[in-house]
Amino acid sequence: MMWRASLLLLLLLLRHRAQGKPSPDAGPHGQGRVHQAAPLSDAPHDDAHGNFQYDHEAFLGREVAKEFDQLTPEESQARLGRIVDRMDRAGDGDGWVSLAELRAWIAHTQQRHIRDSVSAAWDTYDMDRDGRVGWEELRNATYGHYAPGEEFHDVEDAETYKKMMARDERRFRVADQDGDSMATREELTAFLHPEEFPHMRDIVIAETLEDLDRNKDGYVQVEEYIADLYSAEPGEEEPAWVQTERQQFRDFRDLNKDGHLDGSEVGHWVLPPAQDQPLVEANHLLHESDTDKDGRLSKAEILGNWNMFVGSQATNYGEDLTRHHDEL
Ligand SMILES: *[C@@H]1O[C@H](CO)[C@@H](O)[C@H](O)[C@H]1NC(C)=O
Ligand SMILES: [Ca+2]
Repeated sequence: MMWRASLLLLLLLLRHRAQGKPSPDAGPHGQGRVHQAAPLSDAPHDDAHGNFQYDHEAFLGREVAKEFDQLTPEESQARLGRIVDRMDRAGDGDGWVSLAELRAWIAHTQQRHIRDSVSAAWDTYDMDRDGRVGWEELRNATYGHYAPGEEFHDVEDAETYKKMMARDERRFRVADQDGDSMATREELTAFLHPEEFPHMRDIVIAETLEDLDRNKDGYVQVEEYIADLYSAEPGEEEPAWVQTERQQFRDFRDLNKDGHLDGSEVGHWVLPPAQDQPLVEANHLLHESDTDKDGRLSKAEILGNWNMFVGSQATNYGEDLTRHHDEL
């Protein structure tokens, strides 16, 4: 029942969002439609002023970065030293940290929130605790235990739920690559976080097209794109932000300028090609710490620039920044 309640909440949020004001950066589509890896950190990347909050969160993850801020400088450096060993051991173990090892570490750190969310879902879905999550288990946990044919007979919006369930099942079948109707952890991750998996791209595009393509011609016209965001009240003049969205559609969504979006243009929009953020950050940390310029980092080089990698009690700008943020 709890899950059904949260589903209702989601529906309400979706409806609410359709009437909300757009944020200037993401655009009103940004929140719901676009699947994108989260930034490594929300802090400004402000090294020039000795503010390494961004690097700390990229390197350690937000939660662990906070833990480090409570450590003495000595403890903090000691823990960093152990991380250096782990980074190297996870790679070729040659005693230096290479760009690839640094990148792999940051990528692993950043996957933590995905692993955590999948673990939480796993505990909810694997009701018989047999270490596998079947479609029926997931369905029962999400939509309630209905006998076949009686789905949603007791709720008002039955058709909406039926559609959502059918859609979930279809996505589950795509995520379930070996087709045994049982999701492994990897397969459940693909179901929940399709943006991480190239083989989920087509299903996300298909779902988006289904939502938007009202005249069922297989394309998204500008009116369909706008209808996802805004419906005019009779006699109301179209607000400026909607005009901006029309412009966005022409300038950035309709890449081949044929007046509508095909599947590949929808894909470019909802699953945009992403920069390799961990690689960019790894390059940055390496460049800033590689004192002998041999293209790899010794433990001494990393510890010599430890303030950039991790914080400690001596690092208090993070707290100041947070406080400042809260006041705003
Ligand atoms: C799901 O619920 C239905 C209806 O109560 C039940 O027949 C079925 O065995 C359940 N499936 C699982 C895997 O728990
Ligand atoms: Ca259409």
